[in-house]
Amino acid sequence: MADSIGLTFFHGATPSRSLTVHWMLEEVGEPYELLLVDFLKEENRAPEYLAINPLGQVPAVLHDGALITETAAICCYLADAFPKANLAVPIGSSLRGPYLRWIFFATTCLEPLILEKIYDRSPLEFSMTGWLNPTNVLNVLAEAVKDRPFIVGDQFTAADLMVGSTLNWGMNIVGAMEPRAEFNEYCNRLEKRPARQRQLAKDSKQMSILGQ
Ligand SMILES: N[C@@H](CCC(=O)N[C@@H](CS)C(=O)NCC(=O)O)C(=O)O
Repeated sequence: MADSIGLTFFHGATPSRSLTVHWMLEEVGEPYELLLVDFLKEENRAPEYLAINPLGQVPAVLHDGALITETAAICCYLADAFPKANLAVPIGSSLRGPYLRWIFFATTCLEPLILEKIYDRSPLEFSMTGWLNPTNVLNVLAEAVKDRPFIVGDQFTAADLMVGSTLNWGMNIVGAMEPRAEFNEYCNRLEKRPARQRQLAKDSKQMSILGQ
């Protein structure tokens, strides 16, 4: 691993959630070493990789000896660790709470309702699930991104990246969400970011498997 760089990214060789972290790293703009983990060769089940993530999953990031897994945690971590990139709302700001809210909303409310749809599972009892009524979740999110460039304040943050990436996956990649004007406009704006374009170009193999 590249000690001189200090930042190592374990990325799926086939389409995976690590596409989101790859976009985040491009936004951060610091050098990083990218190591591909090939599920087809079961590299994620090899002891070397299980020492990185015992669940055998990507993404994972190693930064100056700190090991981070979980897409949302990695994005939060990188935004805080590299403040020059201006991707976090700092602690002390009144917008820090809303910023964290939307990052976690992406993985605890939006992602599960998309997965339920993909796997055609009946929703669990409302009181047991974090995403409650899918219609309400989508309405709340649509209101948050409607007619404004960013989900929090007046700057692009890791919250936009998490929400935008999950929406894009749900609507355009797996087609598990009805297209909706508020989401289309929001995602189209985010897609134009140079860092996103760099990530898509670098991930062209994974994106072509996804049909993009
Ligand atoms: N909760 C984790 C989920 C990570 C995850 O499920 N990764 C999948 C790819 S999208 C994976 O590595 N699957 C390989 C396997 O489980 O064998 C996150 O948000 O990062």
